[in-house]
Amino acid sequence: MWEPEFLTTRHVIPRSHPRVESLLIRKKLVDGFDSGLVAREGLLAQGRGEAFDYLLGEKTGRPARRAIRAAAATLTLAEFPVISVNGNAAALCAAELVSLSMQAGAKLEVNLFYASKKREQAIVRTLRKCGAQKVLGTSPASSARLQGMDSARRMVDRDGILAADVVVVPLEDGDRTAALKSAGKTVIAFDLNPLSRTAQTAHITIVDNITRAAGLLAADIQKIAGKNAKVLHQIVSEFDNRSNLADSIAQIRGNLARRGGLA
Ligand code: PTJ
Repeated sequence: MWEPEFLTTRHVIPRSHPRVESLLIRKKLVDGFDSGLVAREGLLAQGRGEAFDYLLGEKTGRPARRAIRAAAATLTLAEFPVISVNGNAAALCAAELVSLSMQAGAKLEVNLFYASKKREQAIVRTLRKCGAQKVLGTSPASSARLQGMDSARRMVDRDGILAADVVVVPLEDGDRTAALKSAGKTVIAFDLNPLSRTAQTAHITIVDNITRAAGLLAADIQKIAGKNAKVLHQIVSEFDNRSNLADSIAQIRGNLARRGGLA
């Protein structure tokens, strides 16, 4: 007898559906929107990400694996790493980001493009439910301005992003990475679009769905935990973001060639 496997608030997603993984990621976003975590525009951002994920073959390719390893080494070497969390990231993988923060010894900071106190609080509650002890970015007393940008994302925490040496930025629209770099920070980005400004500007871009990559990054940090600093520095220095992005674009071209005869 047929049984529905996953229920959304309105619809049924059968486990047998050929695109079940993608539909479940979409469901997380819609649920996140319904519960006040995600901005309306976040649903559009998800659509853009889905399109790139489709072109990448919806799997973590070799370039993403290499970026994840370099990111793991960078975070292990960091003195003051901070993970920035926006609405989409909280809806898609709050638990993974909390365990990444524990694994990396990194602080969590809420930072929104479509600033909203209500959404900020909802994100903090979600991260806390997943085990976060402390979440920065909500106290007006420690709020500071990141130079070189005008969007709401310029407001950062003095005890968090402003003081960080390494900042992890999940899926965002590219206005902040350059400002963070100018402020002397190393930027690690999750972005499915290898052509985006964020992807092109970050020191290390993980071109993969954050729903897959956040957990893999935490696992890689655990794997390299015993390695000495010299080995970690070597992993970082051998990584070249520009050529790795070119490899992600080649991954897309390869998929197009295999599936559509277009490349
Ligand atoms: O919560 P807020 O207010 O901070 O707003 C967050 C969004 C995401 C709405 C805001 O940052 C935004 O508008 O972003 P963009 O300009 O749409 O850019 C999002 C980028 O993330 C695009 O390059 C997408 O391809 C990429 N992306 C979308 N979904 C994922 C993703 N990358 C990794 N994993 C995903 N699941």
